[in-house]
Amino acid sequence: MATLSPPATDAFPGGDPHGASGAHAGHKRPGFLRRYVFSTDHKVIGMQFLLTTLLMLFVGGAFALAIRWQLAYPWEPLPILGNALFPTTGGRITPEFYTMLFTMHGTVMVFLVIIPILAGAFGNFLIPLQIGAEDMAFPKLNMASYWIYWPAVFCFGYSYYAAGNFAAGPSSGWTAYPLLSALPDANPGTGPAQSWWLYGLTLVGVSSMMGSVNYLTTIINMRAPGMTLFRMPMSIWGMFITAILQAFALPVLTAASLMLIADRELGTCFFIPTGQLLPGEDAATIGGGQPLLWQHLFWFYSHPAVYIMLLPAMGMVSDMLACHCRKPLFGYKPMIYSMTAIAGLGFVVWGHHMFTSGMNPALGMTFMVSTVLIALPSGIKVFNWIGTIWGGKVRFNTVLLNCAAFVSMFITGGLSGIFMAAVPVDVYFHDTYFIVAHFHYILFGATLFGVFAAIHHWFPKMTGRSMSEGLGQLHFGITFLAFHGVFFPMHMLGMAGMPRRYADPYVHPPFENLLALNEFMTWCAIVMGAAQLLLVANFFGSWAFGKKAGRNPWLANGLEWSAPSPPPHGNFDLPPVCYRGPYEYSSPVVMPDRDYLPQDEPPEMHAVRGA
Ligand code: HEM
Ligand SMILES: [Cu+2]
Repeated sequence: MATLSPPATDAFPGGDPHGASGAHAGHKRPGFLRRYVFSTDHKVIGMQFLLTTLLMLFVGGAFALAIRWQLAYPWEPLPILGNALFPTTGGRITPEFYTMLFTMHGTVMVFLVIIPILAGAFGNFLIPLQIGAEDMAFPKLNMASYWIYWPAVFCFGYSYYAAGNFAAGPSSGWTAYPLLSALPDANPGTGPAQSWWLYGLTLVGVSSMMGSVNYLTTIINMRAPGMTLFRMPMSIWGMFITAILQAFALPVLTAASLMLIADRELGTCFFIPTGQLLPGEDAATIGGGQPLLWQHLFWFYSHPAVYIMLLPAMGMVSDMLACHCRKPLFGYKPMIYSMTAIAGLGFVVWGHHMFTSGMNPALGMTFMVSTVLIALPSGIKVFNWIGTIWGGKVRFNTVLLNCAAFVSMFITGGLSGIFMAAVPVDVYFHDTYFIVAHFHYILFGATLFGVFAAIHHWFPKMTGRSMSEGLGQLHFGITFLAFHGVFFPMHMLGMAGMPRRYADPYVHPPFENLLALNEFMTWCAIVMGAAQLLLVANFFGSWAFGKKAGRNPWLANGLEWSAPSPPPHGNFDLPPVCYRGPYEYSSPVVMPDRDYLPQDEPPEMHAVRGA
């Protein structure tokens, strides 16, 4: 197809505004710092986010393994790091430290891995390339959104030392419910550590907001000629709707965390009720607040945020499934409308996290109904993914396997969601391991497997080289099996009533016989953690030694595949023009010569065929 690709020169009409070639008068090739560290190029920023969030995935994973160790071998010395961290207890963790572990595990995974890997890494990399733009609308703001992520990491990390005592990290859970999080004297981790945690939370929020403004502006204003809204790939729709969710939901969380900071540092009482005696305070002057207010504000952000953690992956999986099944995406517009419906409904269901907080049953009923309604658009999406796979010329490669895992685990996680949406069922399940099973099936099983697929799919575009299929499939196989080994039994534990967030549930005799199952799960988790080294090896090994990929190794249709791999600063050889939607696979216009029809291929090229 070489004749169809635009000539590989750097001839932007009227001069390359970015000085990609460095040949234009007055444009110096930027130095190392400007190119790789403080770069304003969306692709470099995307890679920075990708590498950073993958690093954080290992940090969060280490917390998870420590949690699992305690649940399998309660109060036995922590292997490897135990003696260094807890010399006074012979390497054993303390109950307080266990609460810090799950607090930081959740915090890191949600705020430092899943949200930034989707929006920060893939949003940045894909948006300009897929809509045919040279870069983001606000490149400097984009750079700032990455560099403000690090102060957030610093705040979360520093929180461990804030009290001058390593054993006092933040420990009120990733949801930071008051009163625990509002009263500095409540426990060792709610001192200065909790304030630093809140500063970190506020900063990641600022980072996300900068990204969100940028993505919205770029998608609305900078699409290539011919790239109408309904010709945008689903990845772009996913990022677009996510950016809208961020823009509307995030200010609520930011306001709430500033209020909680004020309660802790300035003596306000937004979340502290009357009669709550604080040491050294006059009972008459404090109180009047509402702990439940935090839960409302937090979930008003964090339920939409669970879709922020899912919709971009849904979009990317739709693109990848169509490409690797060589079929148009089944039901493109219903896919967009159902995404919109999920996002819209996502704003009116937050109360399903609060069924056990003593809410009025009539209110519980409305939250229950709206939550169950989300199953409808979710069902449409699942149906359409299966419709896309059905009868396709399926390539059973790493990308497809991870995408199929995404679909299947989204079904499992979605179904357990319906269970918990029912108030009477949730009253039992709330705060058991059933919840933990649910959100791991969605966040790990669906989103993270979607991310694994996306890494393998777009890696050739990012680096110019292909990842190893053999290593990719091995990584997939082990991760997939071990995943079910870790998380499927959690449904059973939850039904047996095992509570979440307990350092030692086995002190309650009914749970003693759950220990063996927990031991099995821990070993599966260790295997799964180790398997991620395969991903690292494949990623960096292929980056250095992988097979050269060329522009369009998957024979895909999106605009990104007509740019060089990796694309230069400014992305395209010539500003692309879009003539059709992204899913013209196996199109009769070009069959049987080939089974794909790129978005930027001029229709004149098929005139001979009379198409
Ligand atoms: C069919 C769709 C879904 C339904 C009906 C649903 C329902 C629920 C309900 C009722 C709860 C609260 C349970 C409780 O705390 O007692 C919950 C928790 C949760 N869900 Fe979902 N969910 C769905 C999809 C998702 C998705 C797509 C995600 C993430 C991408 C997600 C992530 C979470 C998380 C993180 C929690 C736990 C929060 C916590 O307490 O720490 N859910 N879900
Ligand atoms: Cu929710």
